[in-house]
Amino acid sequence: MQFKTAYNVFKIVLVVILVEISVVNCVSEEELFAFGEDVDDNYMASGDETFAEVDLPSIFYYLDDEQESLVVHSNGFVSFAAPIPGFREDLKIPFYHPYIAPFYADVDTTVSGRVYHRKTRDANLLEKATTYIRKAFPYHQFQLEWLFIATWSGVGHYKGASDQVNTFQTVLASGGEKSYVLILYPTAGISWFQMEGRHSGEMVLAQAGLDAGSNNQYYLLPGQGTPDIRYLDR
Ligand SMILES: [Ca+2]
Repeated sequence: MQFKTAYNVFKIVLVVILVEISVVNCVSEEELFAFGEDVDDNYMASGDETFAEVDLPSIFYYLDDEQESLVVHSNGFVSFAAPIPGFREDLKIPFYHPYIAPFYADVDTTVSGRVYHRKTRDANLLEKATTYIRKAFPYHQFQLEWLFIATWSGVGHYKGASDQVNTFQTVLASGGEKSYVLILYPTAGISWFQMEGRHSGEMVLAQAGLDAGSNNQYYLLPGQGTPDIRYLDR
């Protein structure tokens, strides 16, 4: 079973619950969830192939599974199983691993950018997430309890490229047994969409999507794996 698309028009904020996908309005950089050192975000060391393992505040219901932890990868995705430490240019979504990939690519923050993450129960941020989700699913009843916010801010790509940088964000929002995923691309957040494969030497296009990791449940974002992925931010 594949995900159901609730709206055909693709814009900037993507909200996902179980098998429903909805796309709501554009966001400016200011409309992202606050991130960075000023809000006590954790951040990963600069580098090419880094990841951070995080225990979640409570169970996060992601499709068919109950998740207690996740792994944030510098390469533009969050997974719920063992880390995939190195970028694999041969890996095509879906790769049957439970993950959320706002922008799976060979990100490299050695020269430019930083990957932030944190858990929060901040009331203002819960309200902000609630507002986004209500735009997508006006009739849902839910009460958010915590968020996990991962932000790839101004990141370059392998090998140490920094002439163009990308910014995007993924938020897991938990309200007990109700779980949502928000994927946010600020306007002009996507500047690069391909990089030279470190093994093949051929250009490798970025990918984006969500995968349950089982039962053939996955959702591919429009344009992913093609040059049109550049339009995720429009
Ligand atoms: Ca990388």
